[in-house]
Amino acid sequence: MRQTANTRISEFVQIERGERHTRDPRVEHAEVRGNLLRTLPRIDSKYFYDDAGSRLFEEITQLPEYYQTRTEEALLGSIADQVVRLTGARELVELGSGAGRKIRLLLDAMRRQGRLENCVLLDINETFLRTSAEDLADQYPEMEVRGVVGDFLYDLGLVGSGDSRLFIFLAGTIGNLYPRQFATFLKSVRATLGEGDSFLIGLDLVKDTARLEAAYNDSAGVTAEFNLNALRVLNQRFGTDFEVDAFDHVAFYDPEQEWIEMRLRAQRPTSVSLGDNRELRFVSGDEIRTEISRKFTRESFVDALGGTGLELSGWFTDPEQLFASALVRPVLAGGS
Ligand code: AVJ
Repeated sequence: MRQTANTRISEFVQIERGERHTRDPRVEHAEVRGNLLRTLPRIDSKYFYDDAGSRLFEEITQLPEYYQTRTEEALLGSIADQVVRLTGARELVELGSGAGRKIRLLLDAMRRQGRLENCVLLDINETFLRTSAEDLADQYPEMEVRGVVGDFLYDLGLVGSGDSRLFIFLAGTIGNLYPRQFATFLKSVRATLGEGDSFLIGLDLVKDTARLEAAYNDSAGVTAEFNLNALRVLNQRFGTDFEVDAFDHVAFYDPEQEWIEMRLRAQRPTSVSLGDNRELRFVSGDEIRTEISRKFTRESFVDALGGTGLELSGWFTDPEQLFASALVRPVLAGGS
């Protein structure tokens, strides 16, 4: 059985590699160092996701306090047919992630409407990408699967052109981008979209602060482990020597910015050598910002779309208005 599956898969699953994500490690190291030397030291949230971190995130999605994943999944289940009908999609392009049940809800709807032809997955983790692409090719034999190893901030060009494609970016991951990165990202999506393509984006919504903060301060301590994992990843990848047990997990909602911030707070004096003869010293209470997770309203999202060449064409939420799926499309010349 396995043999048959592999043989077939090798015909249909094509994996390509981006270039930017494999940037010169020295350049990346310099970027990491520069971010740690800011007034408020910062670690990019992409460094959570080595294999251990990806597993911890999977665990987070199961936590009672973390409503996002199950809410988005239920929402997609109820809107998938409508979204596929509205967009006329024959090809699904998933940016980031890509193994979960959520993509299948959309593929199932495409299959039901007899229009499932192609699927492209873009992910930074090649191992993860391969497994996802092979599983999908196995379960949807009528569709061609292409995997692109790359960073959605740099490598969208590798997705190529097309028509009647539905791009999806789920889980609220777009909320991890700072406003400037957000605009740059959406402009590059716009440049990749054909006039008949659409883009479905998962957004966590502004809500009661206690509920938001609980989702990032779970009682089982999984989010704390996930947060601390960023230090382990830097130690492994860049040879830093963070004392992981010198830091505490902190997460709070900033109502002004409308985002959750995760930080690591030194609980005692500690220091880290950053290479290049640079040492960063922390006194008790010093913090490193490891993630922002923006929370949207329909209004703030429409605002954020301004100037990107994309416009809102559909807005779907669950009954409790915890999470939204926003459908956007290119603004066509001559207005719409
Ligand atoms: C995967 C980016 C959507 O921002 O909620 C979970 C990551 N961070 N718990 C989020 C995360 C802390 C998550 N995203």
